[in-house]
Amino acid sequence: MHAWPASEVPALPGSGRDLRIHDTATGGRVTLVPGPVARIYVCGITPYDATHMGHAATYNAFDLVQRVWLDTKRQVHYVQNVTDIDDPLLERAVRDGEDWTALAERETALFREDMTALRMLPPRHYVGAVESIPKIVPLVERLRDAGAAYELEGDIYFSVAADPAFGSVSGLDAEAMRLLSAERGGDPERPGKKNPLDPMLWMAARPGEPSWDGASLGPGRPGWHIECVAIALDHLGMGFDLQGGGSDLVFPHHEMGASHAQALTGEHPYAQAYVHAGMVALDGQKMSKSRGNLVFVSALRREGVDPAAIRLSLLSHHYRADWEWTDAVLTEAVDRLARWRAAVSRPDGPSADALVEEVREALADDLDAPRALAAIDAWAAAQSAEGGTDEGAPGLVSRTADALLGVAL
Ligand code: 5CA
Ligand code: ZN
Repeated sequence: MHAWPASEVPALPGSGRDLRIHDTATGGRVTLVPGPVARIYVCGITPYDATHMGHAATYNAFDLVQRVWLDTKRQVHYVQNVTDIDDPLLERAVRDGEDWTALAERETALFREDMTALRMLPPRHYVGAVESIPKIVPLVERLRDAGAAYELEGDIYFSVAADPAFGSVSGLDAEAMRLLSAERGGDPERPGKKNPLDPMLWMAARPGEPSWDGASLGPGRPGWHIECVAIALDHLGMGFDLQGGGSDLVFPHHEMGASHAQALTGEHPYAQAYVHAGMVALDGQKMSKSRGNLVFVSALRREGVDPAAIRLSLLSHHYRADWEWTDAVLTEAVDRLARWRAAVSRPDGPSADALVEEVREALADDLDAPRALAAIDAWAAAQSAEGGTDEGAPGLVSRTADALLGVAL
């Protein structure tokens, strides 16, 4: 699958700092020191509806990770998937009497447009579940042949008992896992499973549903977690630097993904850090496609809202916080954008050398974007109050906002 075009990332003077970030698995900060090529996997959309502010907030967080790493002069190998076959997609297509492939293609195209408008850097590999099936099937066969998976009425389940480290991503107890599994795509009630938590790796073909050749598995379609593992292992390998997604993916998705990979390879860990963004809500409830309480990036763009203001709305909240989308959030961002643009449009201003370091430090400190915005606010306020004589300053501020925050002034 093709991704979307990359916006330029201006080079800044000096060099960035290593990222200290909250890791869900350890429950504390880790300092990530990737090699010359940092490896990151971020879970992509299930394309049955348009990109909402919750998705955008999550992708904003991991875009900042990329920008911090680029600023340390590393290359970034970023992989993202598209879950272009799964129950919710088929259910929506049936509901709307639409072909599921047409739905997936249309919503993926819209996602690309939204990401481009928001200046999110594209993944190097943007990979669909359907195109990955030839990679997924042999992994499921290997797990089965190693005794880490079993068959139940034609479906193949992963045995969580096969991974001694199972539970180490979420740190949840069995009861909490069971509740979340039932809520998020699992089937803990199905009789005959070795462990109620065991997730499906391969679903045998169902009448009226699409299916693919599964070699010795028989015709069917892949489970959700093995999809991401197959794509990540194919493009990044074990022990990559960061697995990212929203906090609703901690369990079961990222727990199961790590276990699948660890059972497959006998290596640990799957990722050096598991990083999760908070949930964006609307009217007091998590914004979700299934609930339908949504504010779409594309709808705001159509109304003429500047994408840079949408981006500033996202940046004004810490990525780990759960927060509520309101009109006031956007109004404040529109005002901020206007103030910043006025401040950088003068021929000179107060020195911005310290500002670059402040923004760098804020982002290296668990992606503290609100602190980075406050630093630029302070420079813009000084510019408007007393100005300055540094002719390079407005340009440097502009390049800093662009390079580190993805905001084009
Ligand atoms: N395709 C899977 C991941 S492999 C999936 O979860 N797709 S999704 O379309 O439901 O979500 C895409 C990303 O947006 C995920 O990282 C998810 O955690 C995140 N996300 C979904 N809803 C919200 C929300 N309300 N606030 C913040 N992030 C969200
Ligand atoms: Zn995923």
